[in-house]
Amino acid sequence: VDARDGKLAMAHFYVFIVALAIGGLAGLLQTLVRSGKFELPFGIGYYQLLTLHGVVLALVMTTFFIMGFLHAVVSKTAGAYTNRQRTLAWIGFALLTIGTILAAIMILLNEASVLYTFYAPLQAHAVFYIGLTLVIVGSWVGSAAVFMKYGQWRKANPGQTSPLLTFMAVITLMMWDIATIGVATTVLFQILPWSLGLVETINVGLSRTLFWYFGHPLVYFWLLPAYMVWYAIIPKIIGGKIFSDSLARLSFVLLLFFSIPVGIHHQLVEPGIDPAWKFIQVVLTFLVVIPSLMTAFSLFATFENYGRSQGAKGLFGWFKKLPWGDARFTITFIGMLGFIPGGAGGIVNASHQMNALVHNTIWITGHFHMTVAFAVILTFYGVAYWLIPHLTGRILTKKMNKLAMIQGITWTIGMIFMSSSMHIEGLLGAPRRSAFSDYGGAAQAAEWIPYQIAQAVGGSILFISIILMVYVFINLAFFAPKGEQEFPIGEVAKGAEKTPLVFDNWKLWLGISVVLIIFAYTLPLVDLIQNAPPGSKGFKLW
Ligand code: HAS
Repeated sequence: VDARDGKLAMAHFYVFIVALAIGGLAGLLQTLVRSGKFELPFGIGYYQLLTLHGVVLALVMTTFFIMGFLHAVVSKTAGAYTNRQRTLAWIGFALLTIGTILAAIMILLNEASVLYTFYAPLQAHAVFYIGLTLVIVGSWVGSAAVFMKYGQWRKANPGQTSPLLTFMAVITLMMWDIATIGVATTVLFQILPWSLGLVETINVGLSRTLFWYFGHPLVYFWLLPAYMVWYAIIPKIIGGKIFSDSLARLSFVLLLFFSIPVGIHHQLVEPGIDPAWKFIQVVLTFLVVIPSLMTAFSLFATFENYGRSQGAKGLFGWFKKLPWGDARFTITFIGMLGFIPGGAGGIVNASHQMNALVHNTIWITGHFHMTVAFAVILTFYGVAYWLIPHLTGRILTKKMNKLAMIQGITWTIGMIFMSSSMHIEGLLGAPRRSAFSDYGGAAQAAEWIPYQIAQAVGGSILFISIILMVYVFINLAFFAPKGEQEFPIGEVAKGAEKTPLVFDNWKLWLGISVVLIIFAYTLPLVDLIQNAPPGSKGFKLW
């Protein structure tokens, strides 16, 4: 990566590691409070802490890591940024950082205890929303740099297929930009005027629907960078080849199509949305599962092909040939493995009848710890172990590789403890987002307590893992021996078909995406506006 772009990416990663440390501490306190054995000091509120934990980890840490990673990947595969592109990316970074600081101050002042989903009817101080708006605008400006680089590459290489990783970065950011229009709309036109006291009421159903229009693709904004690693970087690390460039691109295009028109699967029990639209969006949700199944197929094929090329025999002989001593691989592989139960849980959530059982229970919290906090974050750790030294001109030594391995394994143990007990407790009916209570000595609530203690055990192990991560990060950024750490980029397998040029046809992909969104959202939004609560004024936004 060009040294100047490397600095840009590193700036993002410094915020990432600080966010991990703060959010992780809040997570530890969270599990301790829920175990019933600990009370929060200094008058800190339960929801204040939960908001801090969710916003800092789910929104801030992920966004900074992803933007830093995408800038590095694009600079590496499509060429160094021009001065203009780099300036834009820095402006994006500055906006992200200022927005984060504003939002964090409001949370710390207990003026924004509205959870990471921050939709109405919970209301925060206007500065919190202004901060989040800056975060979104910052990500738009950052993505403009990526789009410009891609355009420049296309112009310089007419008739050629774009580099796979740059293509994937463009899809990820396009999806993100389209999705954030929803949350920006509700924040600017509904929530901010309401929070500033300019209007007295708010159309809650509409606000939540606009939020979830963004909220679901948000989870794929987290996932897609991990998929970039699984498809295009892991094959190189293991010494193998990418199974198929076209299949990888197709799965990204399908994720662009189907990740947005499915937000209503988060609202299956909410009033105001016709069941027919809930049904349609559930069907679309099952379509968004397909690219993930394609990904699983492609990964198995990559691993098996590599193993067989090394002489592996039998059905699973290839498994033994994988480079288990390499933390970059092993940690990421465990993340992939975790995505199997994580994804299966998602399919349960999306199944309308089963959703009624798990919705708003702590099962959902278990689901997203298994997907984002386990599969995705382990992959990000795996990336940090080669990308940080690559960017700082250092190397991952054997000793640090060992520590990285311990870090990944402690994360795995902690997350298994925490997430599986959340899943079981959820099936026993325990609500999510509630402080400890014995519910007046109810027998049902007594059944939940052992699982809450298991979560505190998991949370403590996770915190140890975070301390290790911070230690290795600091070592790789400032103290590891100087040297050249490889930026691994996989090559496509020899037998794979040539990638058709149609993949760079954005009019087609964006056109289909827009049609799907219009189809899935127009009537539900019209209904929500027309059937606004009595007393709603003006455009029925409030
Ligand atoms: Fe989800 C709620 C449905 C994926 C995150 N989800 C959430 C929330 C979050 C979240 C944060 O339909 C809570 C939001 C809140 O606070 O209220 N989710 C799905 C579905 C999928 C899915 C169908 N979710 C994710 C991902 C997330 C994430 C990814 C973060 C990164 N989710 C839901 C629904 C709700 C929900 C409902 C609302 C519930 C409610 O009522 O509130 C699918 O995309 C999953 C597809 C995945 C697969 C797995 C493929 C496996 C692969 C690994 C291969 C492994 C290999 C290694 C090759 C089908 C690719 C193996 C080697 C061996 C040796 C075995």
